[in-house]
Amino acid sequence: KTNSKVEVTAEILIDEQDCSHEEPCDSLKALLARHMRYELCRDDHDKHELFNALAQSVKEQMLDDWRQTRLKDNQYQQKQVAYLSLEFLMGRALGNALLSLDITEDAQQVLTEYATNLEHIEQVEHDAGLGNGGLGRLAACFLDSCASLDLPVTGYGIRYQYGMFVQKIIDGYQVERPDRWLRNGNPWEVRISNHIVSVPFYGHTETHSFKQGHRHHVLVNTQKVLAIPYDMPIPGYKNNRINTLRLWKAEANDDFDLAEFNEGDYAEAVATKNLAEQITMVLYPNDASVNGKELRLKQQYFLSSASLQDLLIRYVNKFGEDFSHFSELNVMQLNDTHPSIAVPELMRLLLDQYGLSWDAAWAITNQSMAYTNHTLLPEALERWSVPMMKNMLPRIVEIIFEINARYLELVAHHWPGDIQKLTEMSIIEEGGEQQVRMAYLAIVASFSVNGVAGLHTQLLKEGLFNNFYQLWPNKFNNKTNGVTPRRWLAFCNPKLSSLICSRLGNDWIKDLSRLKGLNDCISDKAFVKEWALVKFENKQSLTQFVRQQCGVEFDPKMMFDVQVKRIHEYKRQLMNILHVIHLYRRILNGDTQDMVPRCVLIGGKAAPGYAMAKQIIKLANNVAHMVNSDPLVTPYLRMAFIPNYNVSAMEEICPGTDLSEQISTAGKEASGTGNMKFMMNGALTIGTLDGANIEMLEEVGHENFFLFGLNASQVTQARMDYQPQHIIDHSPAFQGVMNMLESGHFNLVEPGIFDSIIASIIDPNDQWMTAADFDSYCQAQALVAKTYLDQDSWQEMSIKNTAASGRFSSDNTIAGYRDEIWMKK
Ligand code: B1H
Repeated sequence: KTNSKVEVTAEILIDEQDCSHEEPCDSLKALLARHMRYELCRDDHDKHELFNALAQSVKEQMLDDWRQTRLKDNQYQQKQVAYLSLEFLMGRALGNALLSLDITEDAQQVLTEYATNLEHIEQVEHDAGLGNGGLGRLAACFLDSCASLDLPVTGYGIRYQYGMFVQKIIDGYQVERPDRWLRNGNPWEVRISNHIVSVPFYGHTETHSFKQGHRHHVLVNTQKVLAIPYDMPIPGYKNNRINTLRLWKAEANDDFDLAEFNEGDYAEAVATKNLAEQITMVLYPNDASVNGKELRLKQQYFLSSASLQDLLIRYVNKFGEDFSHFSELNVMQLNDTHPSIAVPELMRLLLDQYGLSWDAAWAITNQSMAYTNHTLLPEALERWSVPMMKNMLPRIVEIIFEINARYLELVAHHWPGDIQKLTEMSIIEEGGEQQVRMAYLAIVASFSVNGVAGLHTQLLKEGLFNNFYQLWPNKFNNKTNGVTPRRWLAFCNPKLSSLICSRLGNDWIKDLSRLKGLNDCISDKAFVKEWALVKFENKQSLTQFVRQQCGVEFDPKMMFDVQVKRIHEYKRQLMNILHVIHLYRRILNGDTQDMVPRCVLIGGKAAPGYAMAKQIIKLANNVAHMVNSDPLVTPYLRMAFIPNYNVSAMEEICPGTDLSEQISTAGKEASGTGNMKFMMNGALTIGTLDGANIEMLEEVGHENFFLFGLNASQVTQARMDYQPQHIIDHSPAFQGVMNMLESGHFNLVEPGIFDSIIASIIDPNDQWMTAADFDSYCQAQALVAKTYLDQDSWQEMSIKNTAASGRFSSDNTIAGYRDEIWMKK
């Protein structure tokens, strides 16, 4: 404890020096020249070195504002927000930083002197893939919006040495390769050696009686792991605010295995340092499902403890150990339950380290924690085994049990005599090995619980968390997700952006609701023509990208029908593939009347342990192969599976998409965010009444959206008597598709490999109800084709979609978090 205080004092000496009056730093050109000249100390350089030097130079251009932001925020004139997340799916930083700092043209100019161009150098940057999918990318969009809205928000996460795995496709199968994103160094990060904290694992609790009668607990014999902060700058859009993403790296404490060390096993003792460093080695690649590994809990505790210690040290620096203002000045937003171990950890720090009473500590915890739920899927609800936790985090388990005991008194009071309620609502699940229900812990300890789209929040209140909703109706609120219009329109689609700017100016980049103004341009024939041309050119670029990435030749004159997202049964990539088979059959049968030539693109990663998802990838590849190798088919239909779908790939894909597939089983996709990126970029959506699709439909109107399938309550209803085989038997089209699949047409040399997929479709217990929606989906697809034939109305609908996408700016979402959660009085 004293140690960290000393370290922080040192930082204050530096930090209190306000350098704003000093000479501004050098120009980008001068900075870059200096890096190239003195750092490489050679004359030959490759594009990697040039990228690194440029990125360092851009970072240096942010340092003064970064310091000013920190100085200002350390004054605590506003409440400070900590966004705690196991994932930040940042993607590349260069283009975004240049846009935010408004120096893109500078950079382009400077690079001409090195005989290259910005586009080329941008490609060199490795994605920061520190996330799985929507949840991690949401955190990244939120950071951008917080900085752009001038909010004092710090992201806290883990500096995984290996991010989301690189996906290769070999013989149609997914193969995972390590993502060594740090191999060439990370020019954006700054290691902050004077903010190191120490996180205790294992050991046991000793209880001492205290003077005033209350007990004092100390953890002894722990194994301490150092948490080293690496800070990344998060520039606001043209507003001089530079926020911080603080990522923790685990390193061994020097006295890590002293015993061995003293016995002369120097080398062995040093080697055990590996164990500590393993904690931040790799991101767990599961999306919307948990895997329950002990190392994952270590990551969660490591992040939570390090971040809270950091917050507390900063607070104590300013206010001393008077915590009466803490919850007025700090709020922690928990990105799902992954960092929810922060609840008992904050209690532990306040009780054991700072000597607060239980009631005082609980009041602070309860007034400063807010929890966002991202899924209703039962397989994603975190539970940790009590015996395992007791061993790793003994004091934390004591605190959880105490929280539970006190909270269950409240439950008993609210439902007198109802024993069932106590079992149902207990944070501890009994029956078999005891488990901690992390979502319940988060709800009990938070003053706010939010879902991520209207339907999702409603289902939380009515279903999963209904008991809690009855107990604390006011805790629950909705914050529909959004995406940042900087990266997802201004940066990734420069052609559409400049067309929009030519009519609306550029205020829309900060206030996306202004895109509504595009509706007035629809009557302008020239504008509509330009709109269509931009889409065509973006399709040309995407065609190139698909050629490079998968060797499949798309044709920009055909319709581009795209589904990119994690592979999961509930997202129903399978239904999309079945539709491709349906079209393929029609073509083989000569039934091509009214058919619109289309290119179907599917991409996404499967969790390495998710066998069915991996089979779906194989099926997509095999169907693509059959489709693309028949010259009678390719004039009407082509298909590609794009390997290693990630943030950078989406930047190429969404500007060139005509049709966006958002076809999850209703009630299963909490929100979706890819849906919003496509809409912003003028794609039309074919989708179910699920997640944020519902709100997109509301904004754009039925006539501009291809809706199909059962809604959430119909899904629940239909499940009671679901007979997929019966549905298939009554649909000739569906039957044809199933027969072709069963005949082995797509796996001639690999008999039987798709049996489990076929079985899942005809299984009356199929959770995802593919058969129930298939015919309705095909009808909607037929309407899509018919609409596409009339290009004038298609383009008009495209403009209307972009125009209606303003609500889905993450600026809007963050304004909601700010007003209704963080700064709520
Ligand atoms: C979402 C996850 C998720 N929901 C567990 N839940 C994970 C759960 O590593 N894990 O253990 C990782 C991720 N991710 C997604 O969140 C939803 O499926 C989307 O519908 C939603 O748009 C997104 C952002 O809210």
